[in-house]
Formats: sequence, C-alpha cells, structure tokens
Amino acid sequence: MELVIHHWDADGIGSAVLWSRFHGGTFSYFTPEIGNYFLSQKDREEIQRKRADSVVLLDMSLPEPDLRYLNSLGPFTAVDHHQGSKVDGVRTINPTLEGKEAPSNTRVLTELFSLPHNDMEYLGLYGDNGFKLKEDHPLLREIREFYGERFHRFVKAVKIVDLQYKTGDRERVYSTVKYLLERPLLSILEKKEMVEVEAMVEEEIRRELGKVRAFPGLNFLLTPSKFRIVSDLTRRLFSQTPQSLNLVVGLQGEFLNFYLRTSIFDLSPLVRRARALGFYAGGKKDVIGAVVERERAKEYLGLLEGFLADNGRRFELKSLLADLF
Ligand SMILES: [Mn+2]
Repeated sequence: MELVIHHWDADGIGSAVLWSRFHGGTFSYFTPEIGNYFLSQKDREEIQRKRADSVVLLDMSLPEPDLRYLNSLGPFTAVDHHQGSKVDGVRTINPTLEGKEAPSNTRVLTELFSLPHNDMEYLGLYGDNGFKLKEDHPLLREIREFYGERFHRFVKAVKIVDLQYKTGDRERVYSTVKYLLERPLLSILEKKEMVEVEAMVEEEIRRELGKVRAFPGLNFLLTPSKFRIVSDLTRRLFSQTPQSLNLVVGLQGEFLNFYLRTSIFDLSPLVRRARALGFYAGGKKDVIGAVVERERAKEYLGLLEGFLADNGRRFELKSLLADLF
C-alpha cells in the first residue's frame, strides 16, 4: 500500500486523484490535521500505524524535520509547487524550486505524467488561482475553452470540492478523493452530501460572526468552532472594518489559530518577525495567520502587542484570551 499525504484543498484532492489513477495499486490517504502545515505528534503516530510500503507527499510544503521524518519511513517522494527549500536526500519534484512556472500541483502532475488536459488538472488550477485570475488571463481563457457552456458548473464544482475541509472533518476530504476517483468532477453537483457543505459553512460563519466583540479600533472573536473558518471570519470582518484591527482566534486541538487583518499598516515585517521566532506563520501586507502551540500563545500575543505598540496602537490582547491561560 502506498500512503498519499496531500493538502486538504481542491489542488491537493485533485493531486491525490491524479497520482493514484496514474500509478494504480492500493492507496491510503492522509492529510495533516486541517489548518496545520506541519505534522503533529498525533499525525506522525497515525502515519506510522499505517505501515505503508511507500509514501508520497502532494501539494504541501512541510517543514524540513517533517520531510526528513517521512523520508526515514521508506521510499518517499514529494511533488509540490510551493516555494520552499530542497532538502538533501529527499526525492523532490518541484518546478517552482527551479524557477519555473507552476500554477498548481495538478498541472505539475499532468505534465510529469504527460497526460492530456483533464478535469483534475483544472480542479487544482482553478482551486488555487481562480479567485485571483482576471477575465482575460490566459489560464482562465484556457479553462473556459475546455469547459465551454459547462464553465459555470465547473466553477461551482471546484468550490464544492474546496469547501469540504472547512468542516474540519478529514473524512469528508478523503470521501471526496474517493468520489472523484470513480466519478466525473461535475457530477459532484448532484451529490447532496457534498453540496450541503456550502450551507453548513455559511451558517457556521454567520453564527460565529454574531459573537464578535467590538472595541474602539479592534474587532475580536475567539471561536471554538471545529469548522476551519478563521480566515473567512477575519476576511468578513475586514471587509466591513478595514480601518480596524480584525483579530480572530480559533481553537484547533492543541493549537490556536490566529488571524489578523487590517489596512492601517503593513503587516509583512510582523510575518517575518514571527517566522524568525519559530512560529508557523504566513501572510502578506494586510494579513497574518499563525498556528501556535497553546504554551506559546502568550508569547505570540506579546509579539502582536509589541508590533502594534511600535506602530502607535496599544491593546491588551492577552487579557482578551485570559480564560485560555
Ligand atoms: Mn496547490
């Protein structure tokens, strides 16, 4: 049995399908705890229990120690298109590391296997890029040409596939891989169990938004939801109050998921500072997201408070989360 470890989003799901279809054989599927771009101790135990003959990692840039760990289990290959560093001794296929264009991992696999253009390729391509492609972008034109009058149904199907992980339920992600191994992408629109997720996620977002605490210059929400909607919640708040700090904290097992969005100053120095301190953080100018071990939550909040103070805004963030400590 080969263990396919893949990202939980549309590109990761499409990649898992392409990989197993092309190679044939028996596969088991695994995605790290949703929201974590690393392997937790629990993840490692589950992977080890599977006793796979070989392991492949698709569409996920894991930290070097995790790559070394997977490599130590037996034959291991990583296929990816994210920025990252090449780890010596780990078989890696990643055109991005060679400075080549790779808009999705499903496209990397399609080219690697010399396949004709296909549904899974476009699932990943649109899942990763669709929302940011301008009307006249060549990729978008290519997809429109491929689907013709079915284009709108395609877009909807990608959205449905991509939404499954938002429930926080990995089983839904695995079911989607299995479904797509057997049936065409667009048929997912007739599958009630898949389509219902859209309304479930929307309802959860609305319910959680009702709990936001508004302070002068700050919107704060601590959400216990098992849904992976912290970034969506932050984006919704930001769209209403871009001039405030919009901070959402999600409870995620033994971790806390922090998201901060604002337009009042550039957050990218904060992203760099957080990473330098060893936090799993990412983001850009107007957003920073981080997954933080509970024991380091105070330290992370201290970092935020310090950065905000340097920019002339004083907030007592630690007191907002006092219940957790
Ligand atoms: Mn991807």
